[in-house]
Amino acid sequence: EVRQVFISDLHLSPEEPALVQAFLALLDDCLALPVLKRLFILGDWFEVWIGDDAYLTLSDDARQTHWLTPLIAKLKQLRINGCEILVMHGNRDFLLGQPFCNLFGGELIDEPYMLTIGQQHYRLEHGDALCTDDKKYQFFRKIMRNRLTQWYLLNKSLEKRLAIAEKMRQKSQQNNANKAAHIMDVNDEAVIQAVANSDALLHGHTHRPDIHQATTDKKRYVLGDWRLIDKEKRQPTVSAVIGVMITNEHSDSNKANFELVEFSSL
Ligand code: OKV
Ligand code: MN
Repeated sequence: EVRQVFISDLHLSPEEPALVQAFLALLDDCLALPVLKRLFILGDWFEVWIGDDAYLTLSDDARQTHWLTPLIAKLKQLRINGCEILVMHGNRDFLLGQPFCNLFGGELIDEPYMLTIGQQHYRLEHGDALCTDDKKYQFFRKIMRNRLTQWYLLNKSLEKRLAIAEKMRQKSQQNNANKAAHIMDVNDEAVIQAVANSDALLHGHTHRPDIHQATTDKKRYVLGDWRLIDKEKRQPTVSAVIGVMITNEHSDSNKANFELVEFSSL
């Protein structure tokens, strides 16, 4: 048996060390699995990513104590064990680049990513592009995903970028407070279009983990975000709904078992 693991919306940041610890715990679980072929990170791995240079330009000394360093080390171990690490952009870490992924032998992948298992074609994407009811967001997204915008941002100093990101975050919180829940969910028509050339859809972003029926014969698997439960307790628990695909050693067989499972770590 061969496994593939799917995660998204970890929203890692140095402000939430419990989430970082939980990710390290998941990587330990992954390292303990007999045959893990791939780990997919389907966007919003980080709460905000202002550019690979934020890490890559650190001195050796500064790297040693940086919160990302243990995470890179464990991913590298996983890669050495033979697990491919595939990383997709989310709406918060769209500035993540291949140079950072090279630190652990990861591969940055474009969305949508077509994954073929046996006869089944799974369409993988972050999920924000499906939220077409939120017109303001789609406009914002188009601008942020534009190459010129990204070039403009990456030419600003790290301090400037951090300040811009913080301003945007405040703006977003103001915006979202006035948005109805259904506006921030996927649009049914967008889902039907997205799944048209595949057999199933797999995404995150909405933080509403579930298995939906995209059409009468196609499923839509939604991964969960990583959240702290019992913040008050001295030992915070992190829980997340992740995807696990189990297939036969012979990947041409069409026996694929995909399920959403609860990952939890103390
Ligand atoms: C989401 C919207 C903010 C609308 C910025 C680098 C940069 C990431 C970011 C920060 C803000 C997205 C990612 C957000 C939606 C807004 C404002 C308006 C209309 C940088 C990396 F530019 F600073 F370098 N951001 N966030 N908006 O808070 O999710 O939808 S956000
Ligand atoms: Mn997202």
